[in-house]
Amino acid sequence: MQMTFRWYGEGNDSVSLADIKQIPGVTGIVWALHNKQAGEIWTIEEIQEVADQLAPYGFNMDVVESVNIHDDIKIGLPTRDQYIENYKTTLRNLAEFGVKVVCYNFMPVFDWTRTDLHHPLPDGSNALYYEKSIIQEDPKEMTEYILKSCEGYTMPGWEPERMARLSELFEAYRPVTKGKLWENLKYFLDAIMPTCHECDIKMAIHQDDPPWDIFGLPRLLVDSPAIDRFLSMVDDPYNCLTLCSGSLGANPGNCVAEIIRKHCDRIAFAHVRNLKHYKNGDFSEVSHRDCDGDVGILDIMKAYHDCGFKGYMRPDHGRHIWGEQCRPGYGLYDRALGIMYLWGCWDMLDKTEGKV
Ligand SMILES: [Mn+2]
Repeated sequence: MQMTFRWYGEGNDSVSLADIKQIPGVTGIVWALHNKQAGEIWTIEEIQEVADQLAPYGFNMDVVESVNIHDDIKIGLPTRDQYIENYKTTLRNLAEFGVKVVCYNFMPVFDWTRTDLHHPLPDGSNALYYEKSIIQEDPKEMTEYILKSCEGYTMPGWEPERMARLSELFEAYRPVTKGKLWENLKYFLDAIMPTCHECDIKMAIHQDDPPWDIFGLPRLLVDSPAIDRFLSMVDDPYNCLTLCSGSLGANPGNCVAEIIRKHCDRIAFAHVRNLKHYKNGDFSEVSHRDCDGDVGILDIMKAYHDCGFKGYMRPDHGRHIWGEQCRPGYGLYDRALGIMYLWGCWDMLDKTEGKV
């Protein structure tokens, strides 16, 4: 397992590379060109800038999160072919820098969704929260709330330019049924798989967050049968998963450890985070410690370890603790604590098996 840390780039993150360097065992930075719109080509010069920033710290740039998919590809418009060509060019440019995994998602209109970015926890910290009843109402209200609660940062998937076109986007997705969305995903993957082989880059889809339809929009990657369908639909070792314990874990019916044991060879990137369910369907993000939440962090780490997981891992979101001012979910302190917990599990399993 290779531990990584997501970083939003110079001038776009409260956390510095020097800070990250002091977290034990982090070898790679999960990065992206956050100023690029979906569909644009990432140029060699732009990627080189990031490579130059990481080099002094000895971090690898093997994992990109994310190269976003243009809406025309998800909707299945004739213009999708040009955007797919652009995507292939970006993959070839990334391969020049040794990138191994590209994380992406295939969610219509909204990326991840929460209703409260600073929900108070009993210990005095706060964290991202999802209140189910709010999501049944007007998407505009939720969007306005998220945009004004981002601490001045642009959150991936919530670019204000895109959100300004919300009604237009809902209209464009209207004909896209769940079946059509599956077809469009397959069309995209079939088109880029040869380039992935040529570049030795695995495409790693992130599950939908939360894992159910919202505001009448279809969502695909929601549970174990959907993951089975996805992997067999394009049965290629370069068609992989970013397995997100928090996204899947929002549905108490999903057993993340079971999915790991079934598909470990197709998991290129692991997001590990914990959350707590409430009976009414609400959920709150919590610390990585197993007993603080319900996703089964110990079972998850044991499953990865038993399967000899060699891929990349990162703590997903963290709580906001010790008064840290940061991107919601992406502070330094709680994610660093999370890493130490994950290493604690991993090292003890190594020890138990006589590996160290
Ligand atoms: Mn995730």
